[in-house]
Amino acid sequence: DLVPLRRALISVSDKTGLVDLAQALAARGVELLSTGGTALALRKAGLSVRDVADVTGFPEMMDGRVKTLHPKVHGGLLALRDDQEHLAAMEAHGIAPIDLLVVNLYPFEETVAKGAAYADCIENIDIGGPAMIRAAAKNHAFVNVVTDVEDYHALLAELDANDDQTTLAFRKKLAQIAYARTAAYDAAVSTWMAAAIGEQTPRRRAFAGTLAQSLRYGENPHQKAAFYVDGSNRPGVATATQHQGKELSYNNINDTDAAFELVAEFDPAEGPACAIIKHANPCGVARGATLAEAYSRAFDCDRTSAFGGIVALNQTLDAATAEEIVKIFTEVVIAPGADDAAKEIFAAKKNLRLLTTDGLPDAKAALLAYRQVAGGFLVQDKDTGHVSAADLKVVTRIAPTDAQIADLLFAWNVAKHVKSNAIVYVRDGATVGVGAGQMSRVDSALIAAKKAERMAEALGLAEPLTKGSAVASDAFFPFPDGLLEAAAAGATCVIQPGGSMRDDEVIAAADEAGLAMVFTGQRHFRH
Ligand code: 93A
Repeated sequence: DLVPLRRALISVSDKTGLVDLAQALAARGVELLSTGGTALALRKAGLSVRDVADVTGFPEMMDGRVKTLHPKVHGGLLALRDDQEHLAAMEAHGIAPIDLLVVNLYPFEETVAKGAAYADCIENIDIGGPAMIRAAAKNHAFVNVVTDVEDYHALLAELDANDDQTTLAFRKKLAQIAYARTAAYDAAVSTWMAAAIGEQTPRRRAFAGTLAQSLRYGENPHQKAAFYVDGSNRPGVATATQHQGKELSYNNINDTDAAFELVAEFDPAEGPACAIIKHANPCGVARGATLAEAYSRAFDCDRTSAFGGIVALNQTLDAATAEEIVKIFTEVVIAPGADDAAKEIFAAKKNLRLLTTDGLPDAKAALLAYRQVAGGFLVQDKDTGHVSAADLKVVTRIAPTDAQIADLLFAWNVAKHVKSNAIVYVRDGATVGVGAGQMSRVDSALIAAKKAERMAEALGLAEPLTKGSAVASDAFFPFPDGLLEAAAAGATCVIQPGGSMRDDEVIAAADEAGLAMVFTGQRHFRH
């Protein structure tokens, strides 16, 4: 199953590593065929190349839309080298075999990511490239197909190891990657088109990803797992630079993502903020006069849970904050940058992973969220719901003060990132109690209050920080009970969507308890 390389067709948009690869192939006596731009780059480097146009007898035409779509090319890729009829057809039509295809496609994904106009995106849909890739991959019994710059090295290593030939196993591997590449490419095209024509529920949907990292295991050690990137280059755990520490685990990646998406709710221009995440839920979120103070205040919400947590910052990590963070064991810190002094402090903590990114993710970006169910998957818009002071409807006799409104909105922003049922107590721009993931709203209110009591004891405070706090509920209170628990814990103002059939009862209970309450008209379930 070893096949020698006699002729290669190289047609690449991304010319990275092109000359090196072509030189290595030429040195092995491989004849090179190329399309316009690729041939030009190779000739510039002093290599001798034959133009595809010379092979086909047709010039590249229609702005390059038709360059390689020709039987002389596709016959050379598809012919079975051990089939007499195929060989006779090659002979009859003057078709020479192509043993290696190196193609990377027009940069469609990058063009879309740049926000290019419709016509520009259309022009960047590669047709001839995928056609050749699919043909070569189908004929992997005889043909090698390289679609990633990353695989140039592997190809040369394979040739070195096999006396300038390749094994069938190697060609199969290349073919699998090739089909994933063309599938991903068309997935990107169809996803872009759905958005461009405003189609929310297209009859067919395609997704694709590129392996970023094989993981040691999944959520549990008996589950295999891997991390794939979608090519969007969104700032976050997928594109972050890791400065130190061992590889991230599946759970680390999931929690780091949750932490960074949460902290991105807090505009760095409005001051430092910190979120600490444990098992995908925040156990402390705070603003501060400094980043170090934001971290300390977040930490003080629930010091017990913060141990071994994931810390996300909305500003560049500085030395003072790093000093605070290293006082306990933290799994991961993610921030839009870290200064040298901070990095030096972290360097002493070998197990602490530091990730830095190019900025914060855009919390308002219109993205899709997926969830697998048996036999299919659910797709919805990512929850980018956002309310500001002007959207709030005061429903109680007492209206919240400006300071209370600030805390209510803070609590609301955090509640959006807490698994339902979510109850979040906030005081002076810091969470002081988070109740997450309970099946009953009353239990979430109680658990959050209980944790606040425990923290007050640990901090040696006279009373829990929930006294005089603002409380957020991610969905409406169906009965007054949850609200009354929050009042018992000391909350003085409430933010919730409203919309329960018993709103009147809940509002009456709030008035009776002397609470100020606002409705957002928007819910933040998160499951
Ligand atoms: O416009 S195309 O879809 N029509 C073609 O026939 C064709 N053949 C190769 N695009 C085509 N290609 C693409 O051109 C390749 O996939 C590659 O991305 C690019 C290389 O062009 P050049 O060598 O001129 O830089």
